[in-house]
Amino acid sequence: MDGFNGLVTIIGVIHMKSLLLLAAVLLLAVITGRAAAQSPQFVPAYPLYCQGPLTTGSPSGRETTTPFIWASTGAGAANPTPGQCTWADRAARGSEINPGGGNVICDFSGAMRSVPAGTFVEIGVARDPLVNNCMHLTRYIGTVSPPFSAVPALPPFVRQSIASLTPAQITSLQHGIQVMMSRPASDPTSYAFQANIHGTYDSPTTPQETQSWNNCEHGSYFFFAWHRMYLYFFDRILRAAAGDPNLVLPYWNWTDPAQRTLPLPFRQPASASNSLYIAPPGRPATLDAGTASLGAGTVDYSTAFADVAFDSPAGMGDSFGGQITSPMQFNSPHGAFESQPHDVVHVALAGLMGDPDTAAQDPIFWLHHANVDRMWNQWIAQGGGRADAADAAWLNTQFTFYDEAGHAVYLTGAEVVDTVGQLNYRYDDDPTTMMMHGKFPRPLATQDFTEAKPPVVAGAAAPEASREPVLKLAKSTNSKPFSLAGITARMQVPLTKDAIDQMQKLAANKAIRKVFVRLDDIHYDKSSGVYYEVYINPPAGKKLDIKAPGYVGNLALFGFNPHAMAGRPAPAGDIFIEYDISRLVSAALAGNPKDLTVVLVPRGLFDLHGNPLPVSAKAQATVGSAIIIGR
Ligand SMILES: [Cu+2]
Repeated sequence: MDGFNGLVTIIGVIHMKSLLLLAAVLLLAVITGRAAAQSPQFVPAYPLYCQGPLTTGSPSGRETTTPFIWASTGAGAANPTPGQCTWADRAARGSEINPGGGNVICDFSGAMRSVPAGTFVEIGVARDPLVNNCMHLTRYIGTVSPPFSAVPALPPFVRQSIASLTPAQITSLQHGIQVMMSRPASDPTSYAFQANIHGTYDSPTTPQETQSWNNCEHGSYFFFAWHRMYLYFFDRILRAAAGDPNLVLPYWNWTDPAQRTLPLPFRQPASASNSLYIAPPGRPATLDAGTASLGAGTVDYSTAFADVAFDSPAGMGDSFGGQITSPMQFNSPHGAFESQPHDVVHVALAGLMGDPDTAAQDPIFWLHHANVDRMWNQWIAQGGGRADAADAAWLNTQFTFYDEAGHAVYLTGAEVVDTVGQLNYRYDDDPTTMMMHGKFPRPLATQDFTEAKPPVVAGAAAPEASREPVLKLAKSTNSKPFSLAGITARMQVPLTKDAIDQMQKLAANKAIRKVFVRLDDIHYDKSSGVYYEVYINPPAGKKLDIKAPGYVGNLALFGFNPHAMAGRPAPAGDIFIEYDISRLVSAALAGNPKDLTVVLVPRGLFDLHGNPLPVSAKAQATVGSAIIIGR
């Protein structure tokens, strides 16, 4: 209870300041004619008991409000009278709730309207500075009976595996998505607007759309945090749209071999009545039919999980979370987990999911990314020095989104590192060590949630990271770029005596990440459902898979900047991807060979027995050269 009361005190102290700031923000919004983003002050979710009937104020838009009376004698386990709510665990503090309207529960879901007379419900609320400081309904625990416990159960939202949802939960999910899809694209809480935040071929028609669309973060160490924020607000919008205060975005656990086909609710019923269904060509027909699945090599994340560092210097992707750069929609190289499995799953799913400018149009996008978000927690829980980025730019850079009321809101990296304490959700199988031992930093006490700050624009406030010197040891001698067209490609890299000596020297010191093969100067127009398994000197005449000797990783072209588009930052440089080959060096160089062979094997979806399905033989991309580099 100490932590809880501490938070209450903080909010009490900053209350007057927050009002002044709120006024300043509103004034600023009037002056600039644009809504200023605010950090959403929705944590913690204070537990309340309320007795129906709870009268409903006049709704404005979706901002349905429920006026109520606070218990005058403090709460504890006191029973509320009709139309009254009481704090469950502490005395009422009138000064916290009155100004700005007060004594009102913002109920975007409409749940409070339907509490029958004489019925008690337990709910969670948190102050919403954007709606007259009303208490926002954040949790609807359900009907309860007196006597009430003074310590109510108010657990965080639990993101469950899609495989464990009940039929009623699936129906609610479908309904929420359908309601969002029925809203016009100009509405920030519409499905279209939310999907376009990631990327779109649609032309924005309003300043709000211009500012908000095409904002996803790929190829920088903001990848994980940005997508966590994106999903967080999507989850809230979805819950409100469904009118189901207990609906929580599920995840698709493709790490489970039994769950590598597209989850059934996204395939059936295969009709427009199912908001989760996307017909071909938005998805491959085999995926919708359930006859194709992701392969074991598609979802392999062992390389990324072996990484201990969250970030790496600009120009280097060999860290779990990616290179230290300014916020950028598409950048190269990608971080280890983003690259594999995140990018590879996108490309293998193909259709809408294969292109960042359409990916979020497929509702499976949110479940794929929830799984990515879940695995961020699991990576940290491995310990061994794994920790989130800690530099000021990562912690403090603000990214703007929209809440369920359509208000612009921002979050920073520092505000999303603890999903339970800061965002009020967890995954059903979060590692227990994280929850029990407060493994996450808790920056709450030092934050002023209510202060509106100017949006941070891309390119600003990035740390200067020096690029480590790169030793180019050998390079393929092709006169024109290699064409990747759905068939196995071989690239010869001639080795000089000097290159062999240097590679052996680097590999001999046993440290990992010394020798890399870089596929350099990659060009492509559009991803086409094909990715490539990359091998160094694989055994001849054998069927190759990721367990074969010489396998070093996958090449998947997703989330780079394949084409310059109006209003977007130009690509920072060539698209390139590097693979650590240190452990292969001694075998590859035995007998002083004249060259190394880099082999690219095309892959897409797999059949239900794990055999690769045929892939498109269209020209897909070119690779300028293969380079052996040392560090
Ligand atoms: Cu993605």
